[in-house]
Amino acid sequence: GGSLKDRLTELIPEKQEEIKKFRSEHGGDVVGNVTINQMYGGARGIRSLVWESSVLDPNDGIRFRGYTIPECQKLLPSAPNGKQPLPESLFWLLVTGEIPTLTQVQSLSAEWAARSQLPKFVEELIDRCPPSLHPMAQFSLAVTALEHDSAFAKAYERGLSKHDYWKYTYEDCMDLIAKTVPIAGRIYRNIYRDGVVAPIQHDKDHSYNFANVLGYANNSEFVELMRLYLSLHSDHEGGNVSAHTGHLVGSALSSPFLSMAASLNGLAGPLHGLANQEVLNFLNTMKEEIGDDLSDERIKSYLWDLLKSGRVVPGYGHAVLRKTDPRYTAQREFALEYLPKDPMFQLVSRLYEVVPNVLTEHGKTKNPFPNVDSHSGILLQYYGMKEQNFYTVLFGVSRTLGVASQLIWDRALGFPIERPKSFSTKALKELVNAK
Ligand code: FCX
Repeated sequence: GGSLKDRLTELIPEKQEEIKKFRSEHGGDVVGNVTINQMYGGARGIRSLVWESSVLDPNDGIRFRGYTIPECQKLLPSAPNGKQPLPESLFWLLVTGEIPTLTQVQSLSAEWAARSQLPKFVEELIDRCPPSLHPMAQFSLAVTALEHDSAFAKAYERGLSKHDYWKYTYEDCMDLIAKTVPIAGRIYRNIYRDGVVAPIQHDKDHSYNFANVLGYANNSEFVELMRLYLSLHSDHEGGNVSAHTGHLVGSALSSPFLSMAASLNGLAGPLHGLANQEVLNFLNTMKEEIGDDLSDERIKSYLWDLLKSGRVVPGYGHAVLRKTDPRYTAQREFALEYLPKDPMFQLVSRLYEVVPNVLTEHGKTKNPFPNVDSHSGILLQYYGMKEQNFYTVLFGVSRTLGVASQLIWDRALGFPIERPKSFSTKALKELVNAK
């Protein structure tokens, strides 16, 4: 029993002890070395981060606290009439490493609903954004503004013992997660609808409320899609841009609000989260150009034109993964169950047959297979959410779960400010020549 915070209070000293022992026995062990190419190559493969909530295997994909996506779908509590894991249950797992009971999950649903009220000035801030300001910029702006009520920042200003950092971080993280829902809803309803946002329902789960503020809760399939979506996009170990940024900014003891806003700004890049928006643009442009002729030949030549013009095929490739992203597969299975005949799904499936060969022949990308972003948009389209510029906001609402769970542990484990060493090319040459 007990709340998530109660459970954490028990787990933290155990974990602190475990790491203390591990470091005293293995603190000096070498786990890798660093080449010049890695330094110029975006730090790819450099083993330099600790991230507790998930680990990414190049072939098997993400494991949340050791559990694969199908295992999570099987083991984590779902809604009474649903099949997908409740993101609340995934969050509990990310934070504690334990599969929660339905009661524990329901306590999180209730707690997030209870914390969801936005300060008036944050609502007004969102309302004053021109509809032409990208939804991700509006999202990040609103999350930054939540700093106004940061428990961590206020306690730090009063004078806060290191031992208590995590407690205030926890409070801020719970507020943050809760408030992403009405923020996202408000942005969507302002830009694309009538500006009216449905109130949070205190007896409903996070995903229902998310679907509801967006205006889609009357469709129970869409609510289930949100449960899957918010679970799948939550966490992808620590080195990707959004996760690492949140962790890095948090290491300066910036509050979870400032850390998450920074994380969202990284997620908004087209090589990262924004790729799901790019995929829809790509699919639509392709359909316009080649019409109904979805023959292999037509698709191939379209892809080659794109590649020759120096652009990437959005939704394909990955810095770590070397096989089809299981997050893609989970969404494909959802589509096979609920929208097998949808033309956009069929197009995405056709591309899955053609793109890997073309990218392999092109010979540059280390991974010719689809990632999560290649599939998410067409599911949303099917249920009527056709505004692709909004899609990365959904990703951000989900990614908040992963970044928040690690931020709590960062403070509980007393991780220091991050500060890797950099060199100029001149200094590097001197270093190499001195060998
Ligand atoms: N289409 C065309 N070329 C691609 C490619 C793609 N989908 N993926 C990689 N390449 C190219 C790279 O641009 C690079 O070219 P260069 O040598 O001229 O610079 C070369 O192949 C080697 O890149 P690689 O090592 O395979 O990939 P990186 O680790 O550098 O980059 C990303 C990984 C994901 C950024 C890259 O595959 C990409 O740009 N994909 C398309 C955008 C995308 O889908 N991003 C979302 C990823 C993820 F799921 C997420 O964060 O949400």
